[in-house]
Amino acid sequence: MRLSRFFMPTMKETPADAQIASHRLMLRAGMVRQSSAGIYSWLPLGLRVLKNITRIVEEEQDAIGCQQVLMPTIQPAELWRQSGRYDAYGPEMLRITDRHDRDMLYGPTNEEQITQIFADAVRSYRDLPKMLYHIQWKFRDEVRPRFGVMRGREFLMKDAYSFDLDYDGARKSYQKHFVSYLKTYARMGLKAIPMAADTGPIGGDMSHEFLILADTGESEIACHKDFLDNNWLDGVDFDGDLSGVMDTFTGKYAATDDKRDPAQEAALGDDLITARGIEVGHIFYFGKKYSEPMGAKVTGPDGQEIVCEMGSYGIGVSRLVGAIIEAFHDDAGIIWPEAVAPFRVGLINLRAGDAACDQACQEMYEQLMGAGQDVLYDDRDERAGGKFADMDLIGLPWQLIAGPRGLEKGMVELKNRATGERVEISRESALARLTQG
Ligand code: P5A
Repeated sequence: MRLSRFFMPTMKETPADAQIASHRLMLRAGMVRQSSAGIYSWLPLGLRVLKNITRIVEEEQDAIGCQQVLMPTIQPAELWRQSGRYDAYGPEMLRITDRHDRDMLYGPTNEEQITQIFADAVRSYRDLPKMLYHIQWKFRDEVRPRFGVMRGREFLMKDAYSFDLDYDGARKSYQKHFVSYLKTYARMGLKAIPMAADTGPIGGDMSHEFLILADTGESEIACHKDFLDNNWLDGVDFDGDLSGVMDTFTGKYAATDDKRDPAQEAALGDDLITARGIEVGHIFYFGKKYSEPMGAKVTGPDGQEIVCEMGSYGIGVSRLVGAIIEAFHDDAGIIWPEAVAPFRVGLINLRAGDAACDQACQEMYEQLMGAGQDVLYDDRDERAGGKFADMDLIGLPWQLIAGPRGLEKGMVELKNRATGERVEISRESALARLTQG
């Protein structure tokens, strides 16, 4: 993509109403624009990151046999009356009336909708177990939408739902998700710590939140200091015994504010840390809470009726964009982990308009694109300082910098955004480095 044609409305000034780094940087880098409180438009740069995160989430859900569906954003109130949540949910639910005076709502989550689909379609124990997920916009009329996409009113969530015959089956589905979440976040470069959590309006009696530690996080947490170890996932056999993997993590103390246990904390002594965290996922086991009232049952092997055991599993997809920036930025801007970066390479032409420079950059651009690299080519006729600042701001992992003096000798500069390391090397070596591994 040529930057001269790309729609990336960057801002030099820090937006006054943005209180945390990720919100400021997303606005300054032209990733999003606010439409109204807690509601955002995603511009090309932001959408590319959102899609990369979505793809990782999809791949990891598919890998555990969870099948993708797409349910609507608007749901009939009737469904929520059946589960008993229509009145219980409160003012966070956006309630709508259609032209026939029917009560509708913009879904804050989809337990009811999926349970109805399942109850209508499935009859026999042979159809179980099943796991279904979708990635869809949700609406929650939060009292205090803030921090940009971190606490939005409209936000993108991955929500999965499991249906099993009995408790043991449901526990396995829960374990699959638990372990899969560790992998999912690790692929984005994040360390998301699983913590015992409250179930809130979703309900149920087993629940874990996944949090990344950040000073700007909204949750207060306490956990064993081992979770701070950067190699904390080393040696975990993700393909082995899932209950064993889950026990390894749940065996170590980690709790969100409402689940903290003073006795366990006292016993930990110096091994305890307290911190703030951002909740990037939340999983629930809630048994028959929805399947019972909504009639999600199957006929068992002996002809008896079995009410399904259910769980639900959420990932805050749009929140993750902000959370990743909170975890990876410096004074100059964002530092994207490669797996989610909107482009991998930023090619900077230091003398746009100079025929030799333009030609060399065009060649490198084509070579990189030909090798399957995502490249943003800054071909604008602007001062070098502005180009460097913009490239640091948008945080692409690699910057390939080409100017007339270096090019005369066949040399360019390659800068790693994360380490700041900047080396002068030949064009060929730069291309080889960027395209090999
Ligand atoms: C689990 C999936 C649920 O809704 N039902 C379906 C369950 N869980 S949850 O914890 O309420 O939400 C799941 C994740 O969504 C993100 N999230 C938000 N992101 C941005 N803005 C919000 N207002 C918001 N609310 C929730 C969080 O990452 C949460 O873990």
